[in-house]
Amino acid sequence: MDNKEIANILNEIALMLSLDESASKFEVRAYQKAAFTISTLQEPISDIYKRGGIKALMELPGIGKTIALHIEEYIKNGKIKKYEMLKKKYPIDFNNLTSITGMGAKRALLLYKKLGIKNMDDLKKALEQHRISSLEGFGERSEELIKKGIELYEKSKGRMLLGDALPIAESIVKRLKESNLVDKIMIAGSTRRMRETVGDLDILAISKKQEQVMDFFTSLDNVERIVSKGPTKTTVWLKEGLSCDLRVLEPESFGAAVQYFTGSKEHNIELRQVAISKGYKLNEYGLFDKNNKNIGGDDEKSIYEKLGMDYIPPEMREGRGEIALAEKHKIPKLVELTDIQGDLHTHTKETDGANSAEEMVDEAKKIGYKYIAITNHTKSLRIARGMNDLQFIKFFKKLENTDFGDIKVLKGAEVDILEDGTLDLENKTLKEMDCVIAAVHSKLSMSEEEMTKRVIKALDSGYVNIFAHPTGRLINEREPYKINLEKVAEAAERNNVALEINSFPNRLDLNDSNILMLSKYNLMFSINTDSHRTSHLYYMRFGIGMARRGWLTKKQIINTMDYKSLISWLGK
Ligand code: DGT
Ligand code: CA
Ligand code: CA
Repeated sequence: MDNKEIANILNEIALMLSLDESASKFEVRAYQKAAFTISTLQEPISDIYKRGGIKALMELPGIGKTIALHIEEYIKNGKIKKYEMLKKKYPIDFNNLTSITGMGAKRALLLYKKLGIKNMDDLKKALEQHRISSLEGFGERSEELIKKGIELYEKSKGRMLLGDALPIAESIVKRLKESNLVDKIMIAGSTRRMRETVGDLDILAISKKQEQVMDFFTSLDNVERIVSKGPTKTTVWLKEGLSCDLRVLEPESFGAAVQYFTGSKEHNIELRQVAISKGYKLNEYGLFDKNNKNIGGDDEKSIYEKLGMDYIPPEMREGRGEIALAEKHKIPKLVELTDIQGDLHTHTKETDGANSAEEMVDEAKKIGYKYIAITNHTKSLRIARGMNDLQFIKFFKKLENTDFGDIKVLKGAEVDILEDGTLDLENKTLKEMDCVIAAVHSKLSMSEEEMTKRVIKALDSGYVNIFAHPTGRLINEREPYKINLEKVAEAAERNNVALEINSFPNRLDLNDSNILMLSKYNLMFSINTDSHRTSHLYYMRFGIGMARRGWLTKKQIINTMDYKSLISWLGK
């Protein structure tokens, strides 16, 4: 049993209660909060329960007696009575149906009541027969939108967020290392390339004890079943919901295998062509010369070197022109995690964050940052309990009067860009700030022209330093809103506004192709985490991955500057 399972059930209870007249808003919120807490726990909740029982559960933020009892019930009996009862009343596959964009619980319920739709298959059938467009409140356009939503859902199905997949791969590598059965081990595939989503995990190892390694691998506690097992390649299906290949290789071909299995396929195909043009042969076993001698199989770097090119960082290996660049010895020195001096987009418990400013700042210090900006939501964003002008002024006073020690704390806000392009706070409040982030959170379905105008008007106000999550997409959940990024980039350039690379695993916005497309502008970027709790500060590495996939260097990123240069760049 894992945390995700329980979190899903609690979320579903919340969802069903929200449909139930008998339940209060507070009750719904309580279940949502508890689900969120559990989904972000670092250790299995059953361990916490084993250690301290109900009491230990109730010490977790947002978990009261009732929910603690539910969790106990689930740990003991594998089910929760309240959930079973609600499920009888609402026999609907909410988890699946509500993953379609635009399909909330209420709509799903309506479709169930009117057409008996319980799951995705029912829904597809009803669409085929055009039974939905004739329903009151639905119409042709709804039918189209639902169809689009299903397409997006199916496209994303089976690909896991990098933010979920990478820690799983790392934990497998760690355990295999600790087993002392492997001499060398590393992550390859799309995970190493830091793609935003991952199809399956690819792990490569060198070992003299092949069979023992494979036995150890297949008996890891998060292995659900063995798909195939052999001494050099084993595939398992993991409980987290993706599969993992482990290959055990010979030392003399390890580099070639690392190169091959890191991919991408497009990059490999192009690289093999280069090898052929030089009279070599390249495959997963090595780089072979005319006499079939392996001249570069043991070490990945030497393969690129022997082919007469720069080493290409994994994040660039997508067949997007990086090989031509490497042949000209023009591979840039990409930005690295250690270049980052601070985080400029974070939230605290004054709005929808989970931690206090002190806690966020302390964690930033632990990471070694020189500065952090606290940027809470503004009043229009009601679901995030956004703050008004007065509340910001008060909060800033509090920040000023706190001794944070050896780190600079920047006063900021994530200001809503309203429908008409104005900002959600008064100018005199914005003037108080060190770092103003602007973002769109509402009215996302405008035309491209309107949305572009709206955002440019905000950037032209002269108050904005960073435009956050510029496309608004949520991976596997929501398409980007329609916006002309090139026009926005021109406005950003002329107003000295940095475009954000949001590191939150389901945002990663801008993404790699946006960044590459914008590389013709003289733009600055800001890699931020959008943290809503201390643990989110560690998402920075995913934003770095995206920046590297967009070929960015340190000097294009404002939060690699030292404090003084940053403040002067921000115009403060
Ligand atoms: P994924 O798993 O869909 O997120 O993406 P990858 O890139 O991890 O792909 P995967 O797991 O199918 O294969 C791992 C690597 O192996 C891939 O990046 C490149 C290499 N590879 C797989 N199939 C082929 C192929 O048909 N030709 C070449 N040249 N390389 C391949
Ligand atoms: Ca893979
Ligand atoms: Ca694979």
